[in-house]
Amino acid sequence: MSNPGPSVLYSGNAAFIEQLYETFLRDPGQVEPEWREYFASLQADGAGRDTPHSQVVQKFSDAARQPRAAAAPGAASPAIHQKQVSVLQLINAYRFRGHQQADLDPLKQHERPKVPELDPAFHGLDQADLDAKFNTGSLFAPNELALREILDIVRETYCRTIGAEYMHINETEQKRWIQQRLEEIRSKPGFGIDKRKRILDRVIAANALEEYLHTKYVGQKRFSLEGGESTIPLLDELVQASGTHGVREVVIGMAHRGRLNVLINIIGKRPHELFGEFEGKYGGDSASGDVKYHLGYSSDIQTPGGVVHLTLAFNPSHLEIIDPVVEGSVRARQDRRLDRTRDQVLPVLLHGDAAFAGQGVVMETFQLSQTRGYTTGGTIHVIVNNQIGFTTSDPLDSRSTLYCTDVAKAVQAPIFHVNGDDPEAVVLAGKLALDFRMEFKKDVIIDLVCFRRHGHSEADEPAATQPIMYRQVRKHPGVRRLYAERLVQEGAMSQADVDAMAKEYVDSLESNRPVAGTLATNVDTKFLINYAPYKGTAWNMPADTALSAEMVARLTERLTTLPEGFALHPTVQRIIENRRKMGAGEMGMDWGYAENMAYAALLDQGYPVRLSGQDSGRGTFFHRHAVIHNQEDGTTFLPLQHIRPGQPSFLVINSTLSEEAVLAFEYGYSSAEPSSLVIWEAQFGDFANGAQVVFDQFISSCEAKWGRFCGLTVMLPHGYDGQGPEHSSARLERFLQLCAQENMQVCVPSTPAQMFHMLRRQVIRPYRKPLIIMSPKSLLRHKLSVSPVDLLVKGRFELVIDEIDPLDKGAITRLVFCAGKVYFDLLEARRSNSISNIAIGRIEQLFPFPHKEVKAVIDSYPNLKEVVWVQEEPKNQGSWYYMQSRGTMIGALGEHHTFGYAGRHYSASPAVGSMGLHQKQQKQLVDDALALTKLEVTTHRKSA
Ligand SMILES: Cc1ncc(C[n+]2csc(CCOP(=O)(O)OP(=O)(O)O)c2C)c(N)n1
Repeated sequence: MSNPGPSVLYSGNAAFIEQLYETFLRDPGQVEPEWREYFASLQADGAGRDTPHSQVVQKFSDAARQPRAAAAPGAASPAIHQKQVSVLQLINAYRFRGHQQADLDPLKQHERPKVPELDPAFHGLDQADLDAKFNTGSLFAPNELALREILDIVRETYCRTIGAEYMHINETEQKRWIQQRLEEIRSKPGFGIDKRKRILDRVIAANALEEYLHTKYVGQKRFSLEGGESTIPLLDELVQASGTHGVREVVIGMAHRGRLNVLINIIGKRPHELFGEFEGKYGGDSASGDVKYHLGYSSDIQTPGGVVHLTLAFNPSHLEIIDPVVEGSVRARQDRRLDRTRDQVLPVLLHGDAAFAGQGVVMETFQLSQTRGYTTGGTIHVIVNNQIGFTTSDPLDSRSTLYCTDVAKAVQAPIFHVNGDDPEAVVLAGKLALDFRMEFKKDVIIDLVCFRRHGHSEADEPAATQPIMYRQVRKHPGVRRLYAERLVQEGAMSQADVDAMAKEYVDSLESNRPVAGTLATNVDTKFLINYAPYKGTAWNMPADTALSAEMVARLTERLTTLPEGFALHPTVQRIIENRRKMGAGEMGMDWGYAENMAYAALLDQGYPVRLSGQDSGRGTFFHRHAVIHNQEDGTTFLPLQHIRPGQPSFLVINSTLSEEAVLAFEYGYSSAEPSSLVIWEAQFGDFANGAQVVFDQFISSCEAKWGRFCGLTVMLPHGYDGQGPEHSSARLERFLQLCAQENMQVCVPSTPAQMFHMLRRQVIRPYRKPLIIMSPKSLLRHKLSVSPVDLLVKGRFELVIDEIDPLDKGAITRLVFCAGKVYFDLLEARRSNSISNIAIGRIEQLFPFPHKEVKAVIDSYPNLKEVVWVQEEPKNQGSWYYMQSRGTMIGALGEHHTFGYAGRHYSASPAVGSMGLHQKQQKQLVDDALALTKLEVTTHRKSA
């Protein structure tokens, strides 16, 4: 063990001196006279309030290196001064690293490695110094104490059952806040008898429910919370105390572990409802339902600070993906309440230790946490750290970080590690976490270190792979017994009181009384969504999406009016001027104008709009320009925020470079806010598969599994422009494969007017299903893909568009159907080759498949012989397999028609890398479609 040497400074001490200096700047009276003199002398040296703190530290360091230097505190006696500095270093070492020596593991499996800096000897302090008095340098403890007492304080504060990790935070105020809250009580809760009884009651509830289910439903999976029962008093504290902070809604996200326990003991689900699920009864009305430990619930709980609405989000098995979904849901609720300070709706996320450390979406969600478009003002994270994930117990295998919580340091969240065997410490950590979140509006972590009584599920035998750990587990009496014994021993309760408490709980379970806190009866429903209007609606219900001519003129004016003197980029200026002409009918509408008009009209009619994605403000392909940048001062202006006074909110926001978390967030948002148009846009459709779990587990199946409506719109730029394998395909085939039971809509609009009406239809119809759009790229600038402005006034979204050229219907023998951009290649080639026997139709909505409309087009050609599906994608991709299936195109074909394919061959990669080869393939498929070459592919008869 070595003394740090002539330099008394190391990084820990530097932080301490900086802190002291800040205190001095705020109020010189709050620092010790020696330090006051020292800092004053720096100012006398010419350094003023603006002196960088690093310079203060440097000067101090220099002074300390020179024993005769008069400027440093205590300089009159360098030896004493050296000891004093060492004591301060020691105190600071506990603040930094005390958690590494804290008593956190209920299983006491491993001796924690010694931290040299926590030993006084490391700082040159010996036995003889223990009784010497030193300045504590602390605002929260007496100024001067014997070293022995100082050691007691820092060990009690930082090395008992709460290990606080917070010195990584840069903001001095936040660090100071935590220091004060912990040091002034030495991390001892000091709860009164009522509070302690409530904690025991909740611990008993947590444990007794599991034991009850264990004996009543033998061998059934429930992902027991046993070993981590302190989770329940912790959540109880968060809910009860949140009311006093003015929180009106708490949205909880969590995985399997302890979920049934939370449903019953925190959210207030009726016990018999759960028992029914164990008995295989299904009470829901959704198409498939889900297992009991994925189901959500909501209730209203009475707290001392008023009623708090609790929601437990429905979630799939996929660990951690619920995190951004909850954040989106919270943000929607905050927006609905105009809760700009984010005081009224609180997100709480429960995690497993292995999942928290391992799943990337955790980091993505942290990265969203303070951004403009996604912040929810801080989340309380609870890690139910049972020190094992499935069978991975050894941290060598499950992570590379010291703690499973280290990823949270990226956003400078404070982390309270706490021993689950001390429920009072756990509740204290919860209280601090909530107070911190409400004060600083940042994420905060509680790492509840506990154990898992059984295997991963109750059917598992854990000792087969974790023999040593489970030897300890089996010796452990459980927190319920430990805490009850403690209260009895301390005279707070009698054993008879404890037994009565347990009996009362089981009686309540059996007689189906809610066993969470008090359920509220007088609930304010003002901010709750009524989903009744969305029930029983159909995709083909009409939607009045057209505008009056007056609206077109007024909204165009609003979209093209900028503040006086706003300096536009010349290209943007031209775009704005063109938008004026488009509105006046002097130019065909382009996609940028049509899309902006769709939003403008929705806002005008009272529907909020939220659009997010990478570069969404401008549009990846430079077409949207919903955010206009002043070329002189860099300020921005959003015309869509100036449609009319009192309009609903419009937010277009460039997202972080994430697909998974951002899409999940928007799913959560749209599910909680059905009145808004909520859009997530991928940069290119290819990138959507980074968020595949969100499509599979939520977007396509939320209604079938959970009966949850979701009207999210997803724009996936798609189309074969020769940009290579990665910028061509949004994997349309995968979305079509997910389609069933009218679970979502898949559309490929081919014109600006179609985009306009489709976006408006999505909100104006009370039909809330996800909308997947294969959105345009090169079409945005295609000379033929423009629409007359009248289509805003008299149009609607067309499911199918028949031939547009005046061909003789009787002469048509082949009908070519396609979707999207390839239509224009076909049209141009058909025109330039003067072909008159082939008609081209577009199917703009692929799912739900518009049978009636497709059949009507087919039947309108009396001499038709064949129908050909044309696509740019390879044959194993795109829509071909879908079109071939009996339920779709073949169902609409007449008996005598053959059905052919023109498109790329089977391919492992979505597209080729060479532009030359791309063009050759593209020409080939167009030629095939137009019978300029013979179709090489087999045709299919309806009767086949
Ligand atoms: C994304 C994902 N991968 C794998 C699994 C399978 N799985 C279910 S629970 C589990 C272990 C989770 O460990 P931990 O996060 O520590 O939670 P615990 O079960 O210990 O409470 C795994 C790997 C899953 N559900 N989700």
